[in-house]
Amino acid sequence: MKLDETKFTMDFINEVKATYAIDVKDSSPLEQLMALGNLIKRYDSSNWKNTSKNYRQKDAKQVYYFSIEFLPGRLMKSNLLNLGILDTVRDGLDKLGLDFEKICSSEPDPGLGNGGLGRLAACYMDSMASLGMAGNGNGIRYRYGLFKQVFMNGYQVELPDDWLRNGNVWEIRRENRACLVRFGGHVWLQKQADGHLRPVYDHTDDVLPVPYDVGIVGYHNDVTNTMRLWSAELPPSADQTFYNQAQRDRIDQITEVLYPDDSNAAGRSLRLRQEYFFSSAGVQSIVRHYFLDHLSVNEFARKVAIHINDTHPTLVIPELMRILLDEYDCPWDKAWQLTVATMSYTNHTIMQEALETWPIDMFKGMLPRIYEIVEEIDRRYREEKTPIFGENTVDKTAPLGNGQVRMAYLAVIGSHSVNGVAPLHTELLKKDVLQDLYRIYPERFNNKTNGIASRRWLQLANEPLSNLIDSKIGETWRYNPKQIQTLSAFKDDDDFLNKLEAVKIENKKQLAKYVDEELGIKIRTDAIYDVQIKRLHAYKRQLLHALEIIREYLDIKDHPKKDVIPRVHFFGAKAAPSYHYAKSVIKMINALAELVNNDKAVEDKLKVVFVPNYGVSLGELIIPAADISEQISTASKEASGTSNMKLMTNGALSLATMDGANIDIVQAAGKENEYTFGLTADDVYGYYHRGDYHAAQFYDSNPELQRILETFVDGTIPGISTEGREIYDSLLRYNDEYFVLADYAEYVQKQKQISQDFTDKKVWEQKSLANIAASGTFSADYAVARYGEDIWQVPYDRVLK
Ligand code: HBZ
Repeated sequence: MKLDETKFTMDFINEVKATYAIDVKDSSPLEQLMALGNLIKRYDSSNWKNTSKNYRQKDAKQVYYFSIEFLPGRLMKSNLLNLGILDTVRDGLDKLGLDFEKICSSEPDPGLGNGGLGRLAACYMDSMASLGMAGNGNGIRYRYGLFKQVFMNGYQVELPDDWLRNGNVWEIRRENRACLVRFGGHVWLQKQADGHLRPVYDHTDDVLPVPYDVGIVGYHNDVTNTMRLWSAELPPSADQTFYNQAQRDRIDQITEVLYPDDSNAAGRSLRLRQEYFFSSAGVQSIVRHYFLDHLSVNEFARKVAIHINDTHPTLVIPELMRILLDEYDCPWDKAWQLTVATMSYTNHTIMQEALETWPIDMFKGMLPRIYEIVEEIDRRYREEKTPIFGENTVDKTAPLGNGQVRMAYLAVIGSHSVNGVAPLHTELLKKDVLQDLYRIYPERFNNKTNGIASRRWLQLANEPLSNLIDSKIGETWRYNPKQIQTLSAFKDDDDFLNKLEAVKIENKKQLAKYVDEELGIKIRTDAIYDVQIKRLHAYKRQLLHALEIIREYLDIKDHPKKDVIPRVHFFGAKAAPSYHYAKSVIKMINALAELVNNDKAVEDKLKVVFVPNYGVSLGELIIPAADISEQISTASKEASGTSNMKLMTNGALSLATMDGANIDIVQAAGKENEYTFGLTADDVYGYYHRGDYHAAQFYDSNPELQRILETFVDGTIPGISTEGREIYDSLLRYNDEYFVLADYAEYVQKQKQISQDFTDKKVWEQKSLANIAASGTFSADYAVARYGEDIWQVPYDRVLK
């Protein structure tokens, strides 16, 4: 949009006055933020309105991306960038003597997700809007997001994330679009006057889902899509229903808080309520919207695509069936054909413990009609497939089995497409986790490698680098990120390489300032910034990184005179509150940091910074300053990873196992520009099949490793007698489930290589450039375009080059 700076400042002054009845000079950053947000929302309102109108006029096919998590990050800068008014607004506020950065950082960062899966959903929202694709988000408006992490005496403590305290300036409450979601009670089918069987409900617990819409602004294209988040409320008691406190609480609870686990299926009835709640509300609103412009269900699958982001929204399948059968009198076969043609499913993990199943008793009691439908899906599946694939295979893969509703199987059976999130991951789905279903439905399986929103992770997070890129290759890469590739023409341009280094140092200064002010740790800006930012999980192996830090520490102690290339090791990681082992690792790393950072003998050769409360906003600060991107999961365990892509596009070199999308990153940037090591997925599976992994062998043959492991239990790292023992035992007594010791030696070797290579500035910057230049293919724009073409069959406007 076009915006004149003078007009903007006038509008802003008036907005502050109208909202708070004060002058700008008397307003707080939070008030400035709210006023600015209101103003921007108003500027964007015509685009938002016209976008929905245009889709309707064109009768465009709509995609609905169902996700129990969205991690959008702060929206102010992103909206300004995408509207094309970032500089105007920044300059205007500057002239008013206001601190733009401070205003932006007063915005709460909505923590409506745990990690990769939720952030991916947000990146895809951004890309759908930017491609001009008719894409809608559908999720939950949690009253409390993911806990705020603080450290007390090195232990993780979880505090509530009261992100809505001051309201959310970007949302619009649309109470008139509410519908009704039913839980529990009794249901039976009764013949109606018109001869149709329809369900009759008795004694149900009804909940009113109220939608809150957030505009998702596309990049320079006048498109604003909608992310719809549902909040659970009491239904209006027009029928004089009286709700007692327990019923009120039960309703309030549904959208009260996000489950803080990103790798374990919660298995709790409240989680199932959340899942059905937003699935049902979303599907009801889709059907209602569809029937505004259509007279029969026949066109449904041609006009609607529903995407199931991991299994949490799988109940959209029986829910759509319910609506078609019970409310539109559709025969089963037709309803099923429409449902399968509408639905598609993404799997995000092969970890057994993350695969959702629900005890049938719980499921049936909470969702009696939905259960009947799942039973019928199960019955028909068995009937159709048993003659072809045999009872054994069908038993293993049916939606109902072992007293459980198996969500992943239901999702595969009820969708026309199933995708993994990186080539290796998709292969493992076919070969391992979903192998039988792959035999039954081979044509449904496909890969869609993850991508990231390069607007947020490069253009916004790293403005100095973006400007430098502009100065060399112009601005078209901002629309077509693959064009960053042309930057590699400057790999021998010394002046450019120096500038690249200068940008990195500038970003390091920003981060160092934060670390000093917030955490009281002084760090050098000429050190190697070695970064591992992701959820804390044993398979991601923060522990392996910690072993290297201990090695470096002991080496400095042993050789005080030795020349050392200074390093700062960064961690950002939340542990699920119930994940005991992960919390022990946090405590251990904090204790190690305490030891290293305060040891005079170490000086500033080595520092360890565990940044508390890692999330999208801290990612935006840390990633542009990174030299090394730690992607060191046990091969086969990390479905894709996305921080690997964010770090790459900001010029960090990967230190990586051949896992997830690391494989694709290495291929794109060139093996010589990354540091790869460790067991491959085949090696890991080999150990599983043979059952001959013996951690002790690696321990016995490596005295250095022995000494390092002793520090967990001999008091070298103070204050961790329990945690140290627990970690030590996990490696040696319980045989190192994630092959840390097997990968240790080669990992250390690569770390040493990194220290050496870092001293040759030119070569280092060339490697960094190779990563930046190759990163364009990991833009979510391309990923979403492939979903649009291959899975959803929805068109988009932007021509991608
Ligand atoms: O999804 C992550 C994968 O671990 C990561 O490799 C991948 O890049 C990313 C995006 O595809 N998976 C998750 O983040 N999973 C969850 O957050 C999760 C949340 C709740 C659950 C289970 C998994 O019940």
